Amino acid sequence: MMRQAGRYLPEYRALRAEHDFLDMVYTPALAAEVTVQPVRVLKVDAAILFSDILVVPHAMGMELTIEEGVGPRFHRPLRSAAEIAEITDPFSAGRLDPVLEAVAATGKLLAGEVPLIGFAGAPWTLACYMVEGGGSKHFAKAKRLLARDPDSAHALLARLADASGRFLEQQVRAGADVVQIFDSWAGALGPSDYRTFGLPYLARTVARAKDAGAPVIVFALGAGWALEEIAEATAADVIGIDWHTDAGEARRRLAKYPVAVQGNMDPTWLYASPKEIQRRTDEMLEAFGRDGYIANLGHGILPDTPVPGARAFVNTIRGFEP
Ligand code: 1CP
Repeated sequence: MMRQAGRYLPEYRALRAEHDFLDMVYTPALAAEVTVQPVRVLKVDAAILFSDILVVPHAMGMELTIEEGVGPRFHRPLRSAAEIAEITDPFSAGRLDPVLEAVAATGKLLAGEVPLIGFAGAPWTLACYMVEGGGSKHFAKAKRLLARDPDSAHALLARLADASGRFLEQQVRAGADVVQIFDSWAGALGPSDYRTFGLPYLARTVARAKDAGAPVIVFALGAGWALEEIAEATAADVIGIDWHTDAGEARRRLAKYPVAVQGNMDPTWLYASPKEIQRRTDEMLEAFGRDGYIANLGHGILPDTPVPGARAFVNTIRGFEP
């Protein structure tokens, strides 16, 4: 499940009560422990590294805090061409090394029991946070950059594509079996803008990640209209389907591409009774069919999801017989 490590699990909250979020991310033993928690508690088929998409801009020299209830904050967001030019090479000072060590430490803990998924943010989504300084409703500042200074936007996106792609490559070399790219704010752009500022840089990230030889999953929230274009531009191995998109329709539209699909239950339905969760999950499984399919949510699991709800989802998938 997307965002399965952390937040809703009491085991995570107990650790989080004692540590700052970023300290946990940058302490390999702690990150590895949180990564394997959902594997132990829910018996899911894969672990996803406990980290965050924002470690890349953090390593580029942007001061970052992540506080409970506040969310991520860049204290000096990028607002001018000069500020964009100032961001540094994220690999030069070894600031991402602890995350790669966490990948290796998790690999040891898992000992081949289930595969480990590494991840990074797509360039457009990272740029949104770097320019806005945090989450946003309308992304007015990030979109203003596209409107007023497209050259600087392209320069930033190109640097992010190389950074994320290279970071994914390094995660695979450190032991990740699969990598996923999150384009969480793809839906903030209309089709023509996504084709200009989103897709080409997503494709560049995937191409770089693929150099390491592991399968690549692309998840672009709110870009259900672009499934064929994402398949064509990125040649991703798996495309994540968000919960806004109809499962059968996604299958039909992607049938001619050599790509598996992942998704797509609306995570809020994990608040329902176990019986209703089972009904909805069965419906999802029927709609996608078995081949080339990874059962998952259609976006991240919410922080106050009841553990029995998550368990009902996983157990229904385990018991499914088409
Ligand atoms: O899947 C997992 O459990 C692994 C860990 C993981 C992942 C894959 C975390 C831990 N973050 C992410 C990815 C991530 N981070 C995304 C892409 C996925 C998605 O769209 O859901 C995004 C957009 C972020 C940015 C971010 N970091 C947010 C969202 C803010 C917003 O604008 O809505 C938040 C709240 C964080 C902090 C964070 N990251 C992860 C956790 C467990 C937390 C909560 C921090 C805490 O415990 O206080």
